[in-house]
Amino acid sequence: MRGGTWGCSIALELARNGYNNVTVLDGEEVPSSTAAGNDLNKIMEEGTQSQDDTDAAYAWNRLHDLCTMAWLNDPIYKPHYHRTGYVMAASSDAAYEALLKDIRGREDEYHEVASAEQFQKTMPEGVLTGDFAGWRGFAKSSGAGWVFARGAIIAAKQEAERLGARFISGQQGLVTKFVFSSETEPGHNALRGVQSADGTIYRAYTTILANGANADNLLDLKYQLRPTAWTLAHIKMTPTKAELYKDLPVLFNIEKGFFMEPSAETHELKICDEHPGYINPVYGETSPEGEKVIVGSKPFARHQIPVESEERVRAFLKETMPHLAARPFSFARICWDADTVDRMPLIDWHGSDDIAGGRLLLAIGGSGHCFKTMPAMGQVVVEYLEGKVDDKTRRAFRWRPEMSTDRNWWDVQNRWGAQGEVMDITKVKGWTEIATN
Ligand code: FSA
Repeated sequence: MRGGTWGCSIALELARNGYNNVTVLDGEEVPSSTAAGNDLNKIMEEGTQSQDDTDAAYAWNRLHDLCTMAWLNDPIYKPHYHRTGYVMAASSDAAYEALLKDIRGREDEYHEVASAEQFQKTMPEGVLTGDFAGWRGFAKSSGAGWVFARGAIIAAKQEAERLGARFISGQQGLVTKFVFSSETEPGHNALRGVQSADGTIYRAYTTILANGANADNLLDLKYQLRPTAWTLAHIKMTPTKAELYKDLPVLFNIEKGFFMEPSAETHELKICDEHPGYINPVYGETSPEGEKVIVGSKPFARHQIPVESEERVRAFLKETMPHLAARPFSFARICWDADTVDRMPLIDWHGSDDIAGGRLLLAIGGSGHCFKTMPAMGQVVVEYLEGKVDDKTRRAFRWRPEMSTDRNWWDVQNRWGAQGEVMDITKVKGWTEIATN
């Protein structure tokens, strides 16, 4: 597995549970510059378990409950959770309906926010100076906030390492292929481990694939993952200015974007424009009707964002913090997630014939809302390894290629913003030119 969000959590829980031969392989040192979780912050909203829902609701709520417990209590994760509250908003009627649906059954946790003044009052005076025209939403001052994402990844890695896990990076850690027994034992085709870019072969009793949006490079996933890019930008503030912005709740308009308080260390304010995502289409054979058929989406690294995205970030700032709307960006990047069709994780033993007998466990498919599940992922993977996973979870997270036959690569998957469409990243107007050092 790679040393990203889930990989580090898995390494930590394995090490905590007495597994003494854990190796994490990644082309880069943790935290990798391309890991989606290598970020200043990610949204966290607490969740609880439910007993009698559908498989998917049960499995998701359980994951959410497990991670909530860890963010609140686990000494490795707890310091990184900032329980500063959450303000969610929408501008159109349709998106507002979606918000209402989202909080159904939990209405008493929130209060309504319906005017510019009410939005402004969710933060100290001088932060939200915008006019919030047409905004409506809900806020809560507890039970949610944000996590210092990069800090949590580093903390999990360091603790896993202290407990004996090995992390290997560079060419030695860059996995290029799976190794099958057929290479040395003709007629027998079990998975033996992996090979890295410098030729090193790592033999393993169990191999875990936790490499996010890049999983497709190593395995035919039958269209179950759609690598999709989102966009983020930073504005660097002075330490004095950043003081006013401390302990802010997260503000998320599901059609426009979100931000969290500036980093305490570097005083950078991260802003994301919300949209249904960008794909980088991979085409297969042209159909008989002459139509180019999409067969996938290929992630690539870029520490810039499309200029349309910059425009959306600035439009979002104009509505919320117009005093910052013209500030230069100090950093920007695209960040790849991998959506399954139902946005549930894909955690399962890989049982296809070509690797029969090998033990390959998949832990992929974060679907853009799984950073918060980080601490739970390692716990759940241990359950899979020990045959203790409950049936509902097993069914909800199973290998499910039947869901992605004839996949609609342009499905917005309940997301809002921009033109309301998934966009083609090869067709953007241009890219920002932020100096990187
Ligand atoms: O639900 C959440 O935890 C917020 S995820 C943040 C985000 O940028 C989404 O807003 C976006 O739609 C995509 O899923 C990537 O993640």
